[in-house]
Amino acid sequence: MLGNMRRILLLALLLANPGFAARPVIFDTDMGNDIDDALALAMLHALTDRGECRLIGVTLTNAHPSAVPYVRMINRFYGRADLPVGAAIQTLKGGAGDGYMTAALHSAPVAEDKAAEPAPTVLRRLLRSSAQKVVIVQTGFSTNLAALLNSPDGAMLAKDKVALVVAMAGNFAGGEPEYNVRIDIDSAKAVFERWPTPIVFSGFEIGRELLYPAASIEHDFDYARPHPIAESYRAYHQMPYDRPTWDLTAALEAVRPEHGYFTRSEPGTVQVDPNGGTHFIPGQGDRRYLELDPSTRTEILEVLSLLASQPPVRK
Ligand SMILES: [Ca+2]
Repeated sequence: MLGNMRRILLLALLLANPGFAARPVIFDTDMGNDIDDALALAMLHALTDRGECRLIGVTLTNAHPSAVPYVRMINRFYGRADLPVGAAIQTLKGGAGDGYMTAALHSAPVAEDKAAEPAPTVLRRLLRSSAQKVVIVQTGFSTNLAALLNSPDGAMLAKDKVALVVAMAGNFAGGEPEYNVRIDIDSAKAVFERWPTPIVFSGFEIGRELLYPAASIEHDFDYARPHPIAESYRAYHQMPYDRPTWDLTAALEAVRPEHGYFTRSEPGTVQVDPNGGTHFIPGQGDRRYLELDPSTRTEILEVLSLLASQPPVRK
């Protein structure tokens, strides 16, 4: 009920104020290591088309040479060829995979291949020039946000220009150190412990419980052949397979927090141990993690697949 009330209020605000600009979003991703980053990028384009947010740039933490051309190809497919893309600044061991990018580029190559600026440079410029506070969706390693934080005025810039970070990272249900943390532990520690704005975590345990259905790939993307997202999914693993929606859940929470798809934990701090384990300490602090009510699983999966497969609005 509360979610409905908030939706009505938001709609009233939009109607009363046509100049109301949708919240800017930066997508910081390790695109290429797993397929959920590609589906999450498709979702952010769809949500931008719907006027629910404004994707203003993509910054990478996967240094594979196909990562920048791949992201540009997807952005072009969704009608945003000029969207700024920042290149990864470091090749991280175990974090520079190419599960589908080169394969998908074969079906839709990028015409020009101009060099991309380093991701922290792009991040800094996007934040500086944004009139509104930005939401950062971080679905890879914390390398770029840590680089910003460790630069002379980085913490001040983040505090002034970032509303919230929603990070797919960590594991808040016990268990092994999560991949996005394990690949760059120092950066994760810096960001999770020192970043000056609230952070909401979608932990490993959330996306694992919500499997993206292979049937959606087989049917919902038929409006374009070849479809770069469907081709990527098919290249990543042998079809048919369902895949956890880790990064999609972070994108959804970042853009539609008022829908209450997930429950947010009480506030606290997050500590990162030397092995990459994440530990939540309730109390003082502005870190929260998402919790999933299993009864909402069907609804959330339907929303994720509808948004990820929404055809672009051609301009
Ligand atoms: Ca990812």
